[in-house]
Amino acid sequence: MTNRLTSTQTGTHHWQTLWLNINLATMTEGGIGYGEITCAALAISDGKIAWLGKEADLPEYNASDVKVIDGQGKWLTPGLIDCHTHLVYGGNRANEFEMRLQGKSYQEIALAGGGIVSTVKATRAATEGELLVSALPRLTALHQEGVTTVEIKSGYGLDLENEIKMLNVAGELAKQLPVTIKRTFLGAHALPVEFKDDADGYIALVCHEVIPAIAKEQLADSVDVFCEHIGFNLAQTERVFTAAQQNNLSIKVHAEQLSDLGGTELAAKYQALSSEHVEFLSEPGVKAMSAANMTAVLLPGAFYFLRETQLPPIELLRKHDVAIAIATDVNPGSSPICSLQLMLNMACTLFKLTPSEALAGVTCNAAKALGFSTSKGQLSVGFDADIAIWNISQPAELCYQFGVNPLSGLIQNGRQVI
Ligand code: DI6
Ligand code: FE
Repeated sequence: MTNRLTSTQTGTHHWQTLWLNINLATMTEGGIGYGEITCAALAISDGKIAWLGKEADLPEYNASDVKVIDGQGKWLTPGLIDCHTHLVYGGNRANEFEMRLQGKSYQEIALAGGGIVSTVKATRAATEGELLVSALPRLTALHQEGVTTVEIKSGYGLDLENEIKMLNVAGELAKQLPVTIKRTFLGAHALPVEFKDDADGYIALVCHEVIPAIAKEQLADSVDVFCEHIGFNLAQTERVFTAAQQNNLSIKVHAEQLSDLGGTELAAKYQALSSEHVEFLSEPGVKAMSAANMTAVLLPGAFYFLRETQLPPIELLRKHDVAIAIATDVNPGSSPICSLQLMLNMACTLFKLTPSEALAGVTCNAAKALGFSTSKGQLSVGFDADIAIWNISQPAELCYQFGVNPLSGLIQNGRQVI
């Protein structure tokens, strides 16, 4: 059937797939709206979005060249992006969950040798194969909910060998599932036992040995620091940022999660991509983020699981035009929750984001937090064809209902993978 022939003037459209009878939430407006196009069509070529718009405006194409799919009125969004996870780790911390319910706080458990350090023990004891086997179901859960890109942080190895082991596992995961993995080195996550009382010595190891080795082997794209009174102070954080810069790695920071230390402002001076958590961020920090074009990554799962009460400064972020991303923070201590769909709901219910802001948080703004703002997170011509197909009648349903997975299909780099 050749209802429209390719015109010789416009040249042949080498489209591989053409979706008709669909609705699009393009997410090209940064969360102000969904960038909706109803009664739409979308064409894919060489793993990229080649055309999109109203079906009525479809240019001429050779119907014998292309696989045409009737979208049956479904909604297409960019493939979801989980831009902050720690999903590779050994063991779990269900015992600490029980302790917290008996009255101990997350900080008390951390200071008593539990917390991150106990996961370090389990992670060091695990082989790459064991870590892979335990991480796969977590990544699978995200993928089944429409996630096509995931950031994975290291930070439970805390020495050269074990940090590299974690980053290797993160790299291997990308071969096991059709998900783009972006790796972040979080060596400055906690103090390993062998450096007890010598945080500066550990930071020296991170800066002079581990970061150069990871950069050389291209095992990570970014470096992150847990800048907190139970993590690393400002001076130590700055040393890590300097080493990252010297090794051409981009910078991210866990800051202002439990107190206002000023890590975000420091990160802004180093042109960081993002500051993450930021519950305790004050207006000067928000302004610094805005001036440095940083993204605020909000983690409602950790806020919920630790029963925090300090809300992130959403109004200030809006006022100063800081892009807001939303992520799961999947980790065994503060957010053992592998559902970005639940985060969409929590971003609205706990943080009072609008549904379009929340959806922007897991698409265009999450892409920005990973340095992918010109290739992922939007349905736009030339962008990667990472696309989620949903059985919904309006985009707000993605935030509104939880527990019935509305995913109908998933495309990664132009290939249908679900
Ligand atoms: N902040 C967090 O929420 C996670 N890491 C961090 O720096 C918690 C990690 C853990 O408790 O294992
Ligand atoms: Fe985290």
